Amino acid sequence: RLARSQISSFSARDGETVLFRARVQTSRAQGNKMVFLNLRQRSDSVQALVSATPEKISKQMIKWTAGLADESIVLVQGVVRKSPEPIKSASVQDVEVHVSQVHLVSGIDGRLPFTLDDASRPDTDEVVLDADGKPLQFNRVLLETRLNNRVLDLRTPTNQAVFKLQSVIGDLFRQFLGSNGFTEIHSPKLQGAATESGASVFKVSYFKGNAFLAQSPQLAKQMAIAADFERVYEIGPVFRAEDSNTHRHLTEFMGLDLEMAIEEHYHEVMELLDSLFLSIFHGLRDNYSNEIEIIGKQFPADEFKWREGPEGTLKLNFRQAIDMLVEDGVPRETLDDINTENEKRLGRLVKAKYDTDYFIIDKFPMELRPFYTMPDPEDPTLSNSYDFFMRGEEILSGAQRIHDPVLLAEKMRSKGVDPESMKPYLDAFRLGCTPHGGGGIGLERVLMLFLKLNNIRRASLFPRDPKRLDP
Ligand code: ATP
Ligand code: AMO
Repeated sequence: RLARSQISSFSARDGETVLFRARVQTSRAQGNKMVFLNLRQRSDSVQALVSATPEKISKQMIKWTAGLADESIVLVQGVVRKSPEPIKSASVQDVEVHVSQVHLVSGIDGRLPFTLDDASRPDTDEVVLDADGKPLQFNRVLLETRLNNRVLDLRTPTNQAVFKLQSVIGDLFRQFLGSNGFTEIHSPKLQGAATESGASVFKVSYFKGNAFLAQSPQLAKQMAIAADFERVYEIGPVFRAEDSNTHRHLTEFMGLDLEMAIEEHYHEVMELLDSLFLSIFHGLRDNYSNEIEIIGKQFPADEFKWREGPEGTLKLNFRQAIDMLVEDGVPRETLDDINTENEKRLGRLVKAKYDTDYFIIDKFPMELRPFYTMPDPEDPTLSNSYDFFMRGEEILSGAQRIHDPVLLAEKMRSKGVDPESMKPYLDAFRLGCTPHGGGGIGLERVLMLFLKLNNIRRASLFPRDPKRLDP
């Protein structure tokens, strides 16, 4: 009995008999004696010939094969032969399969909403021109249509590559932190109190009192530090009742969070986070250039750039960032905070001046940060906090935390949070807690910005936003 094989191995198997399961990408009859099948396994495809001669396949069988629906799954046996014509694409094998048997494994019920060929073309609302400057004619598949039919959409080589890289980012995050003495924790997603801001919290109706979906593992990861875990991380869902639709907000996203004890200074956390990002960028660029190239065909992007070596990652403080914007003509009185538009503008200024798509801003004004943020000991109007940016958009927020329960309760009150409502959290610090800090990263944002996918929904398997709960 033949063992099943992978299309990706066929190039080296000229003359061998193979048995494999694949999807029918297209099937095209030539007269009533021959059918060309384009067969696909994930991102690899091969052409297969079903021919009345010399394989002695019946006319009835030829007709049946010609009628196979696109995207149905077949089990095929045949002999691998060198293709008569050179094949240009890297993902299409330079051999073809001369088929002796085809069996249907799983058929298609109904009509496909779009073809994978159409779904694999540049995903843009703009007119795409051909080499002669004429608009290319193809059926555009809009993001909305893709997301409504996400299972089919996810089969494109681009999406196969996008979600491979999403998984790789998680692996790289785990590997880096695991090898730096961090313990993975799993904190509850049902909470008795809001952690970030009361406005963007989902209420749960089940318990007697108030209950919410966790807006971040903030409280739990700090309490793990109070429990002497020293260094912890979590990969888990984060829920935000975001009130409007943007290209970069989801109502549920995957948080990559960490928290660690500090010896002397919050810069220790910033440096560790910086090394973490560099290991993620290297892990992607150095080992997954095929995937990045496949995705780049559908979403053309300048290669993601970062600084290394003696100069290292660019670090600006909040005041310097504001000064750059003012110098560029933004009125200072509109710059209490850096809004999305100015964030992008700053990203462009930094890219032009420092040639990097990745940078850090620290020392944000205390009033812009959550109650748990440690004030700067030298200037209490500022804070020991930082944000990290990719292509001019925030990907991480973090800070040193207040570990003194008296100061923490005072900051809660000043932000309108009733300390009584967070008593179990405050109690953790009343038991004594070492100085600590950490940060939270949005996984989908990192993926979207590294690859320039332009919309966070493309970086989420089944995205959730204010208008989407299905599929
Ligand atoms: P996060 O929610 O931490 O902190 P963020 O990127 O949303 O991550 P914010 O500080 O909340 O950062 O917001 C930065 C800017 O993004 C805001 O000034 C605002 O312009 C914009 N923004 C934030 N949330 C929304 C939203 N739900 N809808 C539209 N714009 C938003
Ligand atoms: P923050 O609220 O800034 O910080 O969130 C951390 C990171 O999560 C991502 N993010 C989002 N991604 C998708 N959709 C959203 N609606 C969304 N909101 C945020 C961003 C952001 O940088 N507790 C702190 C972290 C800490 O201090 O450790 C927090 O949650 O990439």
